[in-house]
Amino acid sequence: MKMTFRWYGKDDPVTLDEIRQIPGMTGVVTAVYDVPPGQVWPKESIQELKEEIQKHHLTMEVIESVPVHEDIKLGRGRYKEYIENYKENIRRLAEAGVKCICYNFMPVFDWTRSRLNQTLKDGSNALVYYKEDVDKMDPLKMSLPGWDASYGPEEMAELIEAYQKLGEEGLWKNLEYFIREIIPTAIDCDVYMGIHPDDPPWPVFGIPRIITNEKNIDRFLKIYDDKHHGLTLCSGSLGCSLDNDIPALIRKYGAENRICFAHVRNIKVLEDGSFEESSHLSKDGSLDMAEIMKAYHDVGFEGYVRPDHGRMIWGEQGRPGYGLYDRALGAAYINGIWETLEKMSDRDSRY
Ligand code: DNO
Repeated sequence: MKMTFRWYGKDDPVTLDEIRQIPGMTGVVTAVYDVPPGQVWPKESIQELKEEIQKHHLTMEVIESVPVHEDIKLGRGRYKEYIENYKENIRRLAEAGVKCICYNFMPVFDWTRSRLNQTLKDGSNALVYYKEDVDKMDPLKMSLPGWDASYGPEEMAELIEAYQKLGEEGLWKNLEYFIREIIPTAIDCDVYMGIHPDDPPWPVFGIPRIITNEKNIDRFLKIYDDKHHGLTLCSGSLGCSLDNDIPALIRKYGAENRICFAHVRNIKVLEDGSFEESSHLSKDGSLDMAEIMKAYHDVGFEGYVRPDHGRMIWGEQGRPGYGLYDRALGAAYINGIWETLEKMSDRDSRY
């Protein structure tokens, strides 16, 4: 595996110097942030980003995300033009040495939480999803950091209605069209496209979400039978639904060579199905992180990994879920498990 860390560019309070000092860090996962969804990223911006990262002896081989314009997901308006722009972005990123692109197909809202700074028992602050809060939330009157903030309330209301009308099957149809269009470009450029599962893996605000479980992931992967059409397997997103057996999914899709990027984090699922983002440590949450890393190890995973959301600890203030300290602890923990697995398998192979 290749350990990486998400970096939000020059405005990120976490610096490349700091990231560089995390043991085992090989590269950052980033994006050009000042171009609206649907548009082509200027070559100069890509180049500048890459040079800045390389100056710090880190690589820029993973982009998260190249956002998919809502017109593409809705199959309306300027979707054909936006798909052409998407292909051009794949080409431009490949030219700059990018090997893997993470994206998602969640209608309007990316990850959804009800509180961004819930104090946990140990005094740290975390992102949480409490079902009873979400039931009372009005997406027209709020915005979360992962969401596209460029829509006003009227546009948002129109979008939500359009997705409600489109329904699950309509969304599948548009996803299939998009995949059939872009994957040939990804193959030509030798870039791995890894879709991020829906977070959480169930419909929110009455609009469909489809990358949620094994059955749907099987359907998704069948759209195009090629290893460049794959997954960003996010343990914390799929893991919110305890029906998703994360190590089993890793073994299955890893053996088929369909995981290009691993997001590794833990969550604590509560009795009513709500969840809190815990530290990465297995016993703090509901997922068995050693088993998750063992599954990656057993399938000989050589792709990119990043610790995912962290809590805010030690008084850190920063971008929700993306501070330095807890994610760095997550990386160290993942590296520790991996080193043990390497040594044990090495020892076993000698006897
Ligand atoms: C949350 C992230 C997601 C992810 C996108 C990928 O923190 O994992 O926002 O970047 O869904 O397109």
